Amino acid sequence: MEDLSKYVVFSEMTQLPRVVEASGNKYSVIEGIAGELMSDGISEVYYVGCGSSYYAALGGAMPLLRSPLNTRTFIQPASEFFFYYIDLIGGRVQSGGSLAVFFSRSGETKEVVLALDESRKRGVKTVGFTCSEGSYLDRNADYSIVVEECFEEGVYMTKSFAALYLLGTLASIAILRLNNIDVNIDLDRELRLLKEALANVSSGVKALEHIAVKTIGKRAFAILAPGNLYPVALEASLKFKEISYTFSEAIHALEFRHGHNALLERRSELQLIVLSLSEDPSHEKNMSLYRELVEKGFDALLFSNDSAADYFIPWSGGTYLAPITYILPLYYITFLRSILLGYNPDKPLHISKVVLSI
Ligand code: F1P
Repeated sequence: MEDLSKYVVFSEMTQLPRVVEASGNKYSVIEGIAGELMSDGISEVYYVGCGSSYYAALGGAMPLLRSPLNTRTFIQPASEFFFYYIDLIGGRVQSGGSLAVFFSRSGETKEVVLALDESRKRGVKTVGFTCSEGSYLDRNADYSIVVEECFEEGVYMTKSFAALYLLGTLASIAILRLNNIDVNIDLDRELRLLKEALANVSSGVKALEHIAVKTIGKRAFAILAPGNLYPVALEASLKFKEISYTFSEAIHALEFRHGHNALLERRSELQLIVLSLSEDPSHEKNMSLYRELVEKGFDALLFSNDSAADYFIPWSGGTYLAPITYILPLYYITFLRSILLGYNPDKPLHISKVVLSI
């Protein structure tokens, strides 16, 4: 294949370890902010964003969703939050504090701006996670964390997705620790493992080239993922549309048997990718599903840190940061697919970097 380093989007994907480092360094600031907010008494938390930033919010909220914390947690696209939730929150603010954490690479996305303004009017506490210093979100949220290293020259969110996902996870961990809930995570170790795993994936792009070539004739992709991996299945599915103009869908892995298996009829057009993590409680069941799919005649590839994987994910840490490793090979595959289909991934069609109208 041609020299990939000439593509801006490729070089941005190789920068994930650096961005993880910069985002990880924000933990103590995030913990300080969370401490101030929690001392005011927060009874509900909203994680809000659009597009990839919404999926980053969903991933970042996982430690809260998997915990016994009494604070209710909701994750919403900014438009949904604005039209269907903000009124409810307004009525509840008096009975205990509400916190809205906004995730936005640009910090300028229209729905995020509307939702932020409305939240502040109603007394909701606000935090912004963004890659853009001086953006609307940075200037107007009560607290703002900016990771400048994550702003992309290219249109697609790749390293910024990783950064926002990580900031969300760090915020969730900080909230849990402040509530004396043991998250059982050695953060320094996990961040080191994450940087190593990402560098490892980037040094093996040849194997991913092989997969991109092998699957080039497929018209559609479905990414099957359980639990904490589901947000990256959504993100990968968006990237298959944005970068290689390929129909794609994210499915909670074990949901596949509930109707999706009718696609066996069109299996020659469909590529399944099953994501599974050996530490996940449903791992054995996902492995059985994967074997069943192959036996039935689906073209299915297993991406896992299990040695039985078709593509081995070099991850040996816990379940909260693992998904950031899983997204990178999927980014590379859709990028390579785009080139193989004759597109220039640095010149995206039909999408805008920032959505400024609603
Ligand atoms: C992010 C986003 C991207 C999408 C498109 C428009 O908004 O929705 O996910 O790919 O480029 O913008 P934000 O993070 O800047 O709010």
